[in-house]
Amino acid sequence: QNREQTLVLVKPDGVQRGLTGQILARIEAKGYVVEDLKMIVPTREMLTQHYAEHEGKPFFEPLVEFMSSGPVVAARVSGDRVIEGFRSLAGSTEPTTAAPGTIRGDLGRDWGEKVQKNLVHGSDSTESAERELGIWFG
Ligand code: DAT
Ligand code: MG
Repeated sequence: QNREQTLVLVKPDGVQRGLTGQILARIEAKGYVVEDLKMIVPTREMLTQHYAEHEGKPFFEPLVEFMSSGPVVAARVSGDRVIEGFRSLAGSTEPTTAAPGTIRGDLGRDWGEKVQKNLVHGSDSTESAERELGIWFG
């Protein structure tokens, strides 16, 4: 068995556009379980930890700025192979070209900005999931 937990974030664009319910519904419809849920405006400090792997990249500052621009919905989600499964459900990073059928592909697009408003975040490995769940759910 491969029971795992992952961190899912509905980013500020998803919350602002009123897509939180649809996104959570897709997670539940696939059979994953929302174990914990909260809405917060993340601090720069949290985001610097969360996006540590991207520090120093040209999109880091705009990304942190965007992510702290409004409320984010954070969810602790469980299920067999949920880390890989949610990444698959979310679709590839760029919403314009993310596959139809995915959250980013169906609900996202480019908005002519440097930052990628791609609606959701999902942990990319068991190590990331453990680290990120610690940041968002302590
Ligand atoms: P993902 O969110 O698909 O795991 P990532 O971890 O590589 O992608 O990047 C984290 C976020 O940073 C991503 O959701 C959007 C933003 N981002 C990544 N690459 C970018 C780029 N080249 N230009 C602008 N924003 C970018
Ligand atoms: Mg990532």
